[in-house]
Amino acid sequence: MKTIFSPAQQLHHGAREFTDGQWTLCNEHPGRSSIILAELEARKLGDIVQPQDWGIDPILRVHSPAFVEFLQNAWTQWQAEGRTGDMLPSVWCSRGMRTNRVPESLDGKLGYYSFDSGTPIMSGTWQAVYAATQVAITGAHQLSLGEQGAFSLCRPPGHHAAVDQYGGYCFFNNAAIATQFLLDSGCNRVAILDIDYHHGNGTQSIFYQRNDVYVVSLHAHPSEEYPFFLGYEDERGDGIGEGYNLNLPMRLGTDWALYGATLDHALQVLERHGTEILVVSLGCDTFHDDPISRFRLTSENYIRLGEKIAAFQKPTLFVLEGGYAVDALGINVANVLTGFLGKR
Ligand code: SP5
Ligand code: ZN
Repeated sequence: MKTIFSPAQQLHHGAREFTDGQWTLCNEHPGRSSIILAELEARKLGDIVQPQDWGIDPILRVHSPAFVEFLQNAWTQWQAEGRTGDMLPSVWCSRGMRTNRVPESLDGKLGYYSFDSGTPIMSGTWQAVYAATQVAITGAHQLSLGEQGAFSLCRPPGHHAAVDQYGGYCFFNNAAIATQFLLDSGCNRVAILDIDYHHGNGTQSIFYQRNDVYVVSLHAHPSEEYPFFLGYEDERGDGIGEGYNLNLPMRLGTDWALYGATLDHALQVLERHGTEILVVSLGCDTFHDDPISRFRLTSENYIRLGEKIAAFQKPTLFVLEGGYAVDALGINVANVLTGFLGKR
């Protein structure tokens, strides 16, 4: 099974995010990919290859042209205004405001296209987020060639990014772009299984009114965890998409007993739906030692997790999302893939 990775993704390297009322070092940093690559190489889990360049069109199948253009030009404009630090918003459009009008000012645009203060843009962001989409698409292409599995080692991650909004360390929704690419390649009954600790609000919103992609998410309950404003169990899809979104939120402190059983349930639902191809938004921030999360999975649990997904017996694309306990991240991600490969 191939891992796809682009060194250009490492050009996104934010200094600080604003969290807990203070500036903290970015949790989402290049060291995450480095440690995963080192572990995959040490375990000989398959070739690590660079992505092909599929151009910008597959991105535009998911994201709006204005949003893509904003991300492409934001840093240059920021610099042209004489600003030097990383780019972060400080005001957002909110309830009762003009949410459908894009301001001319760069600060206005920042607030229009983003939803949190943890997701800085800097000089290498565009190259990195573009590369991450190509990594995701190349993984999808592997499946369309008939491979049973692939791992798109994406960063920055993607599942919080919506059609025209970024946040949660995410800019382009890599998993959604890969999924759309599969559909456009003639695949049917594609499902997304999101097992990042946080609800994938971007993925949900992209597919919410559609019945061609089933989205199932296991995550910390939004009433007590980021992203707070989406991810509740009564969100089941809208219009023709009704019944094509399933949220399985769990309380803080959740361990493998509940998590494993909930994953079994999710896979049963996907079986009933008739899923033929699976895209897994893989976050290892469900780990007990994750610095920003409150679930209790162990490194060993990730082997079992990979085995459960393998037992589902469908071509599977893993797309990396979160996971911030960097020392264990390589082991945890490699454990998922080891469990997956061992039981095929
Ligand atoms: C892809 C992904 O996993 N994005 C997660 C973004 C989470 N951003 C909010 C972080 C809030 C951290 N709160 C820390 C509490 C413990 N000090
Ligand atoms: Zn996460």
